[in-house]
Amino acid sequence: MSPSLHTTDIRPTQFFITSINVDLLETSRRQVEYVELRVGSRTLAVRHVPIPSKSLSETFIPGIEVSDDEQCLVSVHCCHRVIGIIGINKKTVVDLSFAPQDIALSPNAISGKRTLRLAEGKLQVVVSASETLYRPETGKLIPFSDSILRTCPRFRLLIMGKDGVGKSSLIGRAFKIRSLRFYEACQRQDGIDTELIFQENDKVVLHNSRNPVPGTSNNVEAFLARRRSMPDLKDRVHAVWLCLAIPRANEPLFDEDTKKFIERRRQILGDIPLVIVFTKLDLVVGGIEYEAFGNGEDPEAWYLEERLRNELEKSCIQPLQRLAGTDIPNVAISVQEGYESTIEQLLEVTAGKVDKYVANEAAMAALMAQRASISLKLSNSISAGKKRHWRGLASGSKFLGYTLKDCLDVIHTEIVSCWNFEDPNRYLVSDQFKTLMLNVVANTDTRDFPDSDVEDVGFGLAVASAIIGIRGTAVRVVLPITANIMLVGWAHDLYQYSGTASSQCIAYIVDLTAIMQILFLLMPQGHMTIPTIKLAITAYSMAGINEVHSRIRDHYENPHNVLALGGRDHTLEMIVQLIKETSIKSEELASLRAGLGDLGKLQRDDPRYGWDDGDD
Ligand SMILES: Nc1nc2c(ncn2[C@@H]2O[C@H](COP(=O)(O)OP(=O)(O)OP(=O)(O)O)[C@@H](O)[C@H]2O)c(=O)[nH]1
Ligand SMILES: [Mg+2]
Repeated sequence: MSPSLHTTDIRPTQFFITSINVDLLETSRRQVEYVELRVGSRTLAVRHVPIPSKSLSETFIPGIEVSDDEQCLVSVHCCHRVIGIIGINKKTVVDLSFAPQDIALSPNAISGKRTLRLAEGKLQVVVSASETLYRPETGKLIPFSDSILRTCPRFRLLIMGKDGVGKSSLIGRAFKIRSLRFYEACQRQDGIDTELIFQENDKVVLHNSRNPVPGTSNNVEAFLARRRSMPDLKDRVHAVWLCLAIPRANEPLFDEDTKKFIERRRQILGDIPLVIVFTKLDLVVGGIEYEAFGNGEDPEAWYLEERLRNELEKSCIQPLQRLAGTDIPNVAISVQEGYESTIEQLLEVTAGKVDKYVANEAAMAALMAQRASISLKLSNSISAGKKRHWRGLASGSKFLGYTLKDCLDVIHTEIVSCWNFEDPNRYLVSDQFKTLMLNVVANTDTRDFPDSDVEDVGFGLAVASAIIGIRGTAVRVVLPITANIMLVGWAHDLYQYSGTASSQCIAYIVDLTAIMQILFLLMPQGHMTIPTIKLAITAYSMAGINEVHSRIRDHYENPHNVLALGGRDHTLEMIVQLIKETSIKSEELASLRAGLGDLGKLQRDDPRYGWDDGDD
């Protein structure tokens, strides 16, 4: 081959490595533990096998870009038992290097795909590469929340109960829907088939029935039969809440129609979970207190609680069990202040049953739709993250070929959609907010925020006192934080499997989740505004960021942890641990909010205060 021809053959070309396959011959004593791929100065993939084995294969979608001047190295980390010495594993590393020219010279397979074989002793490595980059779908990483929402875009709930029992109030509380009465008025004319979808929260679709009236033409039974026969999960009814007022003064719990419905529930509902909701619990509590204090007693809390338990047992639970046994879940609730935990319990029980009897996607849709419980939001956000992209952080393979910004974008979308805030202007998915988040993660704001002592007081209190401090001194709540794109150039580099990228992703997840919780605290009602977002970010910068970031830094600066890179469970454990430490608990929410005073102003979107405004 003449030199000139040779040069033509290996003209500078770009390749994308699409897979690596490692095989050890059966006669080898060694096993593969993990493989590292280095391209130029980038360490790109560390793939661990759960149990050392003779082979390992890893696919990269999209491929890993290699330019013509980058030297590549595959390091295969092996182990083998040293014969005679029980329990000692000897480790060896086999390095196999290659240049892009080797790929160019390798046999050209079908449609621009090439394979390069490398071997040493009983070890063989096959590197597959492509001349074109394959990116899935539109070239974006697909958020897990998208796939849930495609299968089950809304939680479909049928709510039943007599007039005035408290259905609308409950829906308003659980899903933060204000316009309910208007929709119901429309629905009254159309009946149970009308899908009630609300502008403020479109993750729930409601069917409303005043009473179970079996036997009539447009009744619950026929409606449920129609819906049960629908093939798609999104069209089926995912749960039924049957609301019953807690009886007062020896009233019966059920009327005849309700009794019949409960007795025939298995035929009517099939697997659809039914939850009995005993409403207006506060009235019963009020009655017990009135009676006790009226008798001149000064009862202690435990005594009142016991009276309440007995009362509920006698008037609700026993009659229900006599009719239907013990297998129908039931929750007593009130929509009044101070009873938030009862709505949380109802949502938790419902989601649990939907997960068990309907589908996990429907349960996740229910938890996305609900806006009453911060704890359920948090746990749902963690479990959604665990299922998908947080895992990618550890093995790195899912993110290779994308920029760090692409990876953070998909994580951002997943977390924000789990929290399902009312955000008609889409501030929470705007580029400005994302840039602010990158600034938070990079911790580039050099102004000295006073530090509060999270360890002593807990995250919730630290956040609340930060908010009080900020609002006390500021003329208005627009804060001098601006989205500085210059500072976040790092995010546009290609994702690499490294401690830095991993720690930035972890920080992003923990920071954003903390900010979502602060927004939950700040938004008892109304829709998202820019001042609210800025206030949440600043409060977090004062209350939690230093602790979180220094913990992550310490973790990655510890050489022991760096060696363990790729241990996916370590990454997940660390994220979950940090999120737990920066969490606001359901039970403290009401008192924290009470301390914050009037939040009304925050909820008004003032066009004068945009993303780039500084303070007065
Ligand atoms: N004290 C108390 N009052 C409640 C509670 N829930 C609802 N109410 C009141 O009960 C009345 C009826 O509540 P709604 O939520 O409209 O009841 P509904 O079942 O939707 O009634 P219809 O739409 O007419 O079938 C309203 O005055 C509510 O304020 C509760 O938990 N405690
Ligand atoms: Mg109503």
